[in-house]
Amino acid sequence: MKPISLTRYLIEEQHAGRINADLRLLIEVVARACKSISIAIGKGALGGVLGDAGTGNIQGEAQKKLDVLSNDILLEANAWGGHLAGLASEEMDHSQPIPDAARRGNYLLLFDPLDGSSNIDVNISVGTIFSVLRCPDGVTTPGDEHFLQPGTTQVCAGYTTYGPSTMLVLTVGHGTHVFTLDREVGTFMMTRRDVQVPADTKEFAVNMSNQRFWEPPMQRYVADLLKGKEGPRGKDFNMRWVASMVADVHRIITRGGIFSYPLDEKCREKGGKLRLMYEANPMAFIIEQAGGAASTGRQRMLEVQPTGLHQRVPVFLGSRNEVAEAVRYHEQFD
Ligand code: AHM
Ligand code: MG
Repeated sequence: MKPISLTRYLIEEQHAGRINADLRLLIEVVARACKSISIAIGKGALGGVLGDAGTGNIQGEAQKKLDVLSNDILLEANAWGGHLAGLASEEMDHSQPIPDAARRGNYLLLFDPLDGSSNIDVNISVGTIFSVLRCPDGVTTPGDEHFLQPGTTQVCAGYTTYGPSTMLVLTVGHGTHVFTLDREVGTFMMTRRDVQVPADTKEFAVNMSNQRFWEPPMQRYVADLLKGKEGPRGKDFNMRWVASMVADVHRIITRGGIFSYPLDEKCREKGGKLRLMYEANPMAFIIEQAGGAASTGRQRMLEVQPTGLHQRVPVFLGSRNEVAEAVRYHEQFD
């Protein structure tokens, strides 16, 4: 059977009453922007897009040319679409309201325009992550505070992975679906409907070089994973770490696993390494909709009440029984 296009899927969701026309069109705009980013990334060195931009972002991180370019593409595409009241980006200090009333809609869009930037120059998969919230009733000029809604209020989340093929993984709260970009036609086609993350796994993803900085529960958890069949977990575990969250999460969406970026001594003051609003919450929504789980180790991710637009959190997500194990170690050894 021929796969259906993203456009057809969204129209069917609208007819089923699960999304409205505005959200459908907003997702189309984001998907179109991701296609442009995919083309820019695909050109690589020939497009002059590799290397540093020579600027820094709000997080004090050096920006790559593609960080800036991807941010500009998403801003340009969405600022005038008519479906948004405001947008916020990992690369911008503050959110931006849509100034023109005639072009203003009811949604708030948050994005990490290019996740895994350290991998750009070495031709390893990177991605875009996005999340859609409702603008609170009666607010016409949203400020940062209006974006500070827990992940449970997301109406849509998705990511695009720019790898050997470009894929869009999307949820509007009714399952998680995978679309692959047909480069010749320029259309995202659904290649997996209702993906299910296996409940159990023998694969974990973590940056092991941080081990000495971890807290006791994480030390115990990973030490037991590494003991293999003879240890308390009774099975041999494999490890993978791409250092692009999108690529690591996409592997987990495809074949299960647990992804973790725990608290460590280096990121303790900031609360973690990964960003709640642009990375952890959208991925948590996508993973939960695929039957997986997502936690900070101490709380369900989607229930964290945000306190800042660029807030960071520890992250454990993936196969639900394995995430439950990681949480159990936190309860036991805290
Ligand atoms: P970025 O948004 O600046 O690219 O940073 C987030 C990335 C994640 O994609 C990835 O999981 C993590 O940082 C890798 O961190 P590390 O280099 O410490 O392993
Ligand atoms: Mg990122």
